[in-house]
Amino acid sequence: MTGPVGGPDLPQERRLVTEIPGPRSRELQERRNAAVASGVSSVLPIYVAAAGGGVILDVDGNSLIDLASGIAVTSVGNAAPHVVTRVAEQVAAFTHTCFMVAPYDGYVEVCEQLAALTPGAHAKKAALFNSGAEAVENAVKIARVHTGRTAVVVVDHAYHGRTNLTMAMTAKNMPYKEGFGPFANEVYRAPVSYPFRDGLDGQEAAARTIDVIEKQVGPGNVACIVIEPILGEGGFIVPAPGYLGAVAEYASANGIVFVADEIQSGMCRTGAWFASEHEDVVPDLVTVAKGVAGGLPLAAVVGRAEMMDAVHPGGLGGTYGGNPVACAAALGAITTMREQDLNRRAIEIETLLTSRLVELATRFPAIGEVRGRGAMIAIEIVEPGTSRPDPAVASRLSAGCHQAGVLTLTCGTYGNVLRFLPPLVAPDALLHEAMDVLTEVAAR
Ligand code: PLZ
Repeated sequence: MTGPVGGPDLPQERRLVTEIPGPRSRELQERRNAAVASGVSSVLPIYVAAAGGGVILDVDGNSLIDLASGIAVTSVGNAAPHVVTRVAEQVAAFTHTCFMVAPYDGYVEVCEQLAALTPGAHAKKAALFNSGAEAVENAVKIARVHTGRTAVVVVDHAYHGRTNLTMAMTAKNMPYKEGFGPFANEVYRAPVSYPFRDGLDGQEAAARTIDVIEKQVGPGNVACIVIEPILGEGGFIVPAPGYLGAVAEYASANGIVFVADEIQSGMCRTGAWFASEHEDVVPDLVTVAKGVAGGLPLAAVVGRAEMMDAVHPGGLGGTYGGNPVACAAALGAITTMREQDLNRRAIEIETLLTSRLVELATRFPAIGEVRGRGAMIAIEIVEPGTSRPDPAVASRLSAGCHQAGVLTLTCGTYGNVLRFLPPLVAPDALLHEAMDVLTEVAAR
């Protein structure tokens, strides 16, 4: 093999040999600025040479601690051995036939695995796509055909993608929607449960959501309610206990398809195969992407067989959906998750990160709340003693971490949430070091 090799054997260390970004990264950034559309941006323009375990090696020789996982994708680590092996075998055998033209068993096996792993013991089927947004679009198509209804209900702070329908479903205007309208119609937004900001319990928050559906949409018009069990881009918001269950129950009682968008929260990220499990919720349809394939583009809609089968033959598909190389990667990733018991590992990471962050919060009053599940943990930054969002401090913390070689991300409707999404295979020592860096940056 030529070129640098990543994977778990990379030294699991933070090591800075230049400023961040270094001279070679800056050179590449100049080339990029001339060639790549400026609408596509990067959180930290270090150019990557290799990655694995919990680190990213850049072209200047810096080794950074990865608390992003490419936005919750490389849960099994970059260049994870089972993923590499299965992808290499598949690439050498064949790269594409199009499942709609001539099928192959990898696609079928991924659907079998996802049917087994998603919540509920009922008969399930799946269909594969390329991106999270595409999965969400297809979940809506399936729900519309199944119900014969058109309305789609989403919630405040939701993120579902950047395509035309999913832009309409996404809550936040800037940067996702600004100037990109007109948006798809028949999308209605209801309040969600945001315990830190609304102080409501799960039942009260669900009643508020349901009231909007009852009064403003009409339950008989609603094809589906689409909701992230933990709201990701919107701020790692964990709805109050009972909220999801009450909304799911209302959906079921009214013939509405309940869709859990588990694109960010699924596949071991929260310490369960799917975050719905923490609330004992069994969604009708689940959207899956990101973590499912160890970094290759693959997405799925998985759900009740009779709903999935409502669509006429030929009604679902796409040239690349369930590409054989991406399917091989998913089978390698799922094997890794089982072998290394990454659900258990995500819970260990939750304990490590939350204990460090709760401790930090006692000395850094800008931390209004520490929240999240598994390895999907965040701190919401506010003006001390208030709930007023302080995005400037969140940016300062994140930039400070970047300069010190820790790749962090922000999120949230108000841009004031610092989130931690390490690969589930990152060792404890590295996570502690990242928390040491954050503590040091906060003290500045
Ligand atoms: N649903 C819950 O988190 C993707 C978006 C990053 P795609 N989140 C990261 C960005 O700024 O584009 C996401 C998600 C949830 C849907 C999606 C969309 O998934 O694979 O990016 O289309």
